[in-house]
Amino acid sequence: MTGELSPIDKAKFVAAKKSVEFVEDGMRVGLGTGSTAAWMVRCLGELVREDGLKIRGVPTSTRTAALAREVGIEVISLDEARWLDLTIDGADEFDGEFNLIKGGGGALLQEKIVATASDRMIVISDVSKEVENLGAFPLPVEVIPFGWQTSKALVEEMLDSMDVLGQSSTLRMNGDSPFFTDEGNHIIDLHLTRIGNPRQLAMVLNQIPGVVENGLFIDICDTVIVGFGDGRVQVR
Ligand code: ABF
Repeated sequence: MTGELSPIDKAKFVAAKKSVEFVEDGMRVGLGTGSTAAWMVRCLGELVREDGLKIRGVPTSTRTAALAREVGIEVISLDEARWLDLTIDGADEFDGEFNLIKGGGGALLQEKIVATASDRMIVISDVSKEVENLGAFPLPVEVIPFGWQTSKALVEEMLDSMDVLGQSSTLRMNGDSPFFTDEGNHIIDLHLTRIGNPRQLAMVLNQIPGVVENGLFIDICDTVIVGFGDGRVQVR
């Protein structure tokens, strides 16, 4: 399944491989998005096909849904599942308290809904995403297309009064056109460099009209599985 992997892909793969040990027969499992989560979906598919593992998966994006079906995982909607035993997903940054920045892949809204509806969330990551303070990775904010420029201006105005460093924001693009999420929304990326109070920022951002959700995941993740380029893996 893996062939010759670069150290970073190996780190992602070993974290993903370890994470499926937490999946048990009969579980309803949230399936994350991104390249690390894709390894996890492939590993789960192997267990389903070869070991007869019986699970139902709730994907967090159309990409993940397609991959899950391709590898043989039964896919159901969150409305069918209602509540999940476990979600496994990647991240863009995690800190010592397991707070996260997610959404570099554009799927933060479904990812946050699914993770919040789970008894447990495991993040799988290569070690490069571990940070002392969140914020070096651009923070995604999902906004509805109507009046997005006004929402962007309101976000920038709000940032002036917050404990953050660096305050520019950009509309995420897909070539020459604005990027659209699975929900038909846009993403504003906040280039902050350092977020002093992620909890406060997450709450304030979601008060702005037009903002649907932001990529700060606070008190949602329980466990982080960290992979290293030499094949070592740590469960924290
Ligand atoms: C998802 O994929 C996102 O929340 C995060 O933005 C991204 C991580 O990507 P990768 O696993 O490809 O590094 O988990």
